[in-house]
Amino acid sequence: MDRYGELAQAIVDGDEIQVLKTVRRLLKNGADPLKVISVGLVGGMESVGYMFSKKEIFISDVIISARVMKSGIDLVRRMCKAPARRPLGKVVLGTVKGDIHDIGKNLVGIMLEIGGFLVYDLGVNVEPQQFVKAVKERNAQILAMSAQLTTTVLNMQTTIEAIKAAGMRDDVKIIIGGLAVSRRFADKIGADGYSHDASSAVCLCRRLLKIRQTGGRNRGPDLRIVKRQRRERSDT
Ligand code: B12
Repeated sequence: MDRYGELAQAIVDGDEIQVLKTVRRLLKNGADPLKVISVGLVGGMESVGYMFSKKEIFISDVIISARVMKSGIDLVRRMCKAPARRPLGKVVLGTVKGDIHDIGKNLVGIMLEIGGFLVYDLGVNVEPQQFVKAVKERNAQILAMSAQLTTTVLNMQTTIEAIKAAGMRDDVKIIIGGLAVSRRFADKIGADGYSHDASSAVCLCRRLLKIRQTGGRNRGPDLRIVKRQRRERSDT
């Protein structure tokens, strides 16, 4: 079993010490943080979800693995803190009212932060009016909502209605995600976008804000412009 497999297994075992040790070791050896999250941590949590659906483990086991996963994500976040720079945009993020699942939402938050966005995470069980207030106060360009329960997805629609009622619909792009929703549902409730995982959420936000895709974290100067300027300087 490789290190990523060991990490996934430690999530299944709910072994926090092992998770932190493996995450630290992988990152110190130069591993890609996105891979640490998506293959190691999420891989482990997917197995937990599968075992739970097959009634092989109890809900208490799921809760323990979820807590350990959170510690792992927090460590990745601390060790990979993006250098201070002008954010690409401001995102208000939260899990909708009635829903306390936050693992997927947290992953979306960390990926957006690594991708250069400033994220205001409102947590879980967020009321529509809390979203409205935060978007207004933070002057956010993106509102991102997460839902895992089919019983709570309609609170996304209620939130969109509340944003409209506040006269802010043209000022903010709204994206949704989570196990309980789909692209079709996003279209139906009038959201601007949907993505099925955290990495594509970053591309989605860039696309909605019309930010040029760089294919990575390199947001340095446009080399064509730099070269042209150099040429012009040497001509004079
Ligand atoms: C962990 C878990 C829990 C944990 C949550 C811990 C936590 N801190 O989040 C606990 C044990 C507390 C829990 C509780 C419950 N759970 Co639960 N839970 C799960 C489980 C096993 C895994 C969810 C998860 O974290 N997946 C891993 C993450 C990484 O994936 P993800 O959430 O899908 O997120 C990714 C994408 O969806 C996307 N994404 C997510 N959000 C967003 C947002 C945006 C804007 C974008 C762009 C993308 C995006 O990016 C993420 C990363 O790539 C799932 C089963 C499963 N296999 O998924 C059930 C599941 C979601 N739970 C379920 C249920 C029913 C419950 C309970 C009602 C159980 C109960 N009887 O009490 C309660 C709900 C309480 C409540 N009011 O919310 C059902 C939902 C069924 C349904 N269709 O409604 C599921 C599907 C289990 C099942 N098969 O029945 N649960």
